[in-house]
Amino acid sequence: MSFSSRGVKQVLLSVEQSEGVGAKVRRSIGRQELRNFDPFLMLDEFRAGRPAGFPDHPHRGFETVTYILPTSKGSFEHEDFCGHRGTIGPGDLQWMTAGRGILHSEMPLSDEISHGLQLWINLSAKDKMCPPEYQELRSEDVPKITKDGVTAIIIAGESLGTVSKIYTRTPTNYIHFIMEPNSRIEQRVPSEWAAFAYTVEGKVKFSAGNFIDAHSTVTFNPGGDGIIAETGDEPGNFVLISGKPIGEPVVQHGPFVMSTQKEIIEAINDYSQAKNGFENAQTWESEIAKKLNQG
Ligand code: FJE
Ligand code: FE
Repeated sequence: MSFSSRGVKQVLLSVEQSEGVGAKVRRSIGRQELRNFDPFLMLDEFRAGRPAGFPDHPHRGFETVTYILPTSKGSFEHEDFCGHRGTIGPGDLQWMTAGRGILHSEMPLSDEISHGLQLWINLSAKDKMCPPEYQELRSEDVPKITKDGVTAIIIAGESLGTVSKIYTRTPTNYIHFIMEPNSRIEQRVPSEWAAFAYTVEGKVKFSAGNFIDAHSTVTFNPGGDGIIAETGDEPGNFVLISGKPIGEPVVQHGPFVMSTQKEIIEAINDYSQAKNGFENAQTWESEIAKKLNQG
């Protein structure tokens, strides 16, 4: 039986912009033309080395997925207002459910540039105020499989018969495909899910279209069995991200993403008054911010 591939809907190249403090990002989902890609809110390809980074900031109502690319030279350090701390190195994965509230800092550990991807996945209204949770995997514990010149790193969901242990409150499939020249992959995607690819390096062709340059977002029409990707004479690597649309209103105010304007006002008040999940925001400051503020 033949595999029917989804058609390409849009191809958009991302240019670098400044974000956080001195960090550089190429924004995929979340930019003007790619708003409302339900259930996804943002995908940034980031580069940052000390002293740049993303110092103390809050989140509510969604999940952040930080994946440092296996080829990255630098690592990230993460620290939150409940005492959760750690490093995210090359190939490592941090799946953070902010739920009702997280206040944290995300900063490079070294002067060497850290290069990674951060995806924001919306939560359904029933999950938005859940307790915060982390799912963290070291590079060696992220499932990988190689077949016919294609390595699939399975961040969430399944590829080539290999399954991730990550629990997704919003059903999501997130695979990093690293392809040798002249290789091909068929990846199944539920026909009603939102799906896009983001090219990290090299040149990749989707659904028998044209070769797409690095740093491009390719969105797909719904339907079909999934996505076919191919390389030519150059290697290529990309992430393929798909998820079940939530189908609820999205009201976003920076790092707070809720379903109504009223809930956004509550989030702003809860954060500024340190209540309803933001209790520790009253006194907390990251170690890095403390050092900087001492001068
Ligand atoms: C944020 C501005 C920001 N992309 N990629 C406003 F920069 C951020 C933010 C990030 C971020 C962090 C990492 Cl580690 C990687 C990122 C934006 O932290 F949350 C808001 N609201
Ligand atoms: Fe953050």
